[in-house]
Amino acid sequence: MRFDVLTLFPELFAPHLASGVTRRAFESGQVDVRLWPLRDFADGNYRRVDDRPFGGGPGMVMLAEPLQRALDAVRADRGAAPAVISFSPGGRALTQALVQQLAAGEGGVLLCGRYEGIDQRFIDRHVTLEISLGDYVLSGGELPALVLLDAIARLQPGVLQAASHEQDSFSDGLLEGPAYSRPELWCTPDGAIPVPPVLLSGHHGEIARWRRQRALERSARLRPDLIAAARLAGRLSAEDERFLAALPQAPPRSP
Ligand code: 9D3
Repeated sequence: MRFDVLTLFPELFAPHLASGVTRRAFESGQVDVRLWPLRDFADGNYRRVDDRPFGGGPGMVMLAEPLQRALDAVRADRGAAPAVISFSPGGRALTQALVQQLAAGEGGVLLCGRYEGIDQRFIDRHVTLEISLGDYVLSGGELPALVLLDAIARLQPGVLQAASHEQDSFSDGLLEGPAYSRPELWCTPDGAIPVPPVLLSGHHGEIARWRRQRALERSARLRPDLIAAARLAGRLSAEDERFLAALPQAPPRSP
């Protein structure tokens, strides 16, 4: 799949595309990311990409014309009319379900806004999906675009250990239980802390049951909405329900 990124800050992308487990997906071209520096599509001596909003108000607005020239260049290069996804605080919240849907597609154009936003006429004419990362204020769409690319890249075949994303929180629909590694007994100044013995028992059935219970417990305490959704979707067994019914009333959330 291919993503063409329209951005005023192409230099923000390189380090993220060249490291971590997702590097494989980017370097192999499984997720082919091409950067289109918007300044290159501006005209005049000043290479303007933004201007003041008509009607007044704070901040600046990204101009439609440089964006149109950049999109024309992408289309000429791709030889098709791709989906155009923009990132904005008012967009649809990014979820694992949306990531999975986009990971199954052929990619598209990622438009990274800056300033107060993008001329609405360009959005109305071309943008097919607006995505938000959540209810907090960022300074532009570049980090959101990188978040989306990271989430898509790790779903590509061969990027993660076999089937490890089939167990992901949010695709399974519950939070995961805790993880432990060496040493079996961690000696601290406050005492020695063991790993839960069941994990060292070698009983795979018991380990799976214990993990399921920790996932249910943690989800019930921290994200009761996930339990409700799993129940509604028929993803809780009779044994899960018995375990949940026997849980004590939620202690306060910590940490
Ligand atoms: C003055 C009103 N602001 C809206 C909350 C204006 C404004 C703030 C921040 C307009 C654009 C931005 C830049 N943010 C993004 O481009 C952005 C974003 C975000 O700020 N939060 C969560 N997700 C996203 S996706 C793109």
